[in-house]
Amino acid sequence: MLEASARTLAMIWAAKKIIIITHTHPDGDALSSACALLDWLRREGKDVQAYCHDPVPAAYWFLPGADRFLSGLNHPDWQEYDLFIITDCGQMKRTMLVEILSNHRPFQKIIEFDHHPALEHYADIEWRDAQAAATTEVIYDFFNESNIPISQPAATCILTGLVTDTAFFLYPSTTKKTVAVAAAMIRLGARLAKIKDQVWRNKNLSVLRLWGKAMAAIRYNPDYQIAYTVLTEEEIAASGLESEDLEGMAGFMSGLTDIKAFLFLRADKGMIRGSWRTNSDQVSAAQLAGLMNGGGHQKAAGFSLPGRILAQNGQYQII
Ligand SMILES: [Mn+2]
Repeated sequence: MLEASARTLAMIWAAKKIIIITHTHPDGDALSSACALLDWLRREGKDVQAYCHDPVPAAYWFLPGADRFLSGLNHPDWQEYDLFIITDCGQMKRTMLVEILSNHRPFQKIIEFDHHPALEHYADIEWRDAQAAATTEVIYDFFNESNIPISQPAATCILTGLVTDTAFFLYPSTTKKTVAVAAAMIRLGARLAKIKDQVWRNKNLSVLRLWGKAMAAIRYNPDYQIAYTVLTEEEIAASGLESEDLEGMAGFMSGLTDIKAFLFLRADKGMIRGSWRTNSDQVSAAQLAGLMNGGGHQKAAGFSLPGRILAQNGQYQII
């Protein structure tokens, strides 16, 4: 990877104006991976900005640089940038910038940092490790191989990505390396308890009641040993919550014993979103999601399709 590191650094040093882009409906790893790079590039005096189609959720405002994100409502002039750095996206469409990225000018370069399996190749340089528990683990590798010192705020970002993508080291994606990188970040001043307070203990009563509703509706299919639950658009709207408040719910429910996989379906603005989770080595969440044109990891994957969910007398209908 030494060569990749030298090429990446050369591309970054040559860039005059950089924008770091992460995925729509951003999670902790998406934002942390962008913020870790933002912190480093700002220290280096680069002209750098961050972008996400959706605004940064309140739970992540503590991340250094979270206040510097442009969003879909306030989007930049894309022609001004000569380097796009994409983090945690899996597929280009998750940036919501397919038009801009696929029609980029020859002087505009793309670097990608990701831990999703490769589905497409559009970047000039890809830092991809599908075994990594989080994109911030890949960014740690890049910093490490490039001899870039990791600041205390960057260490906080890297640790936040690791703990949010593994539910504090509980998910099977956690490896020896994940824990070793986390320990190194704590040595550099990242505070695990503080991160936990920000990202975990942030569920208000409405969130827990909506989770309760989803849990009460869990069904079990004994033929496939699959459990699933559904939230309709009306149920989500009645709670006054947004789809970001449902983050973590599928992972939590996959802790159910004696199941091979868990499917969480919910309706959101004319789309049906599904999250597959599995703790079984015989089941691939990525393959299950792939049946619906989605994708992701072995243990956690998702899809979204146009449609609505109707509920009547405890029965669900998808249209
Ligand atoms: Mn991730």
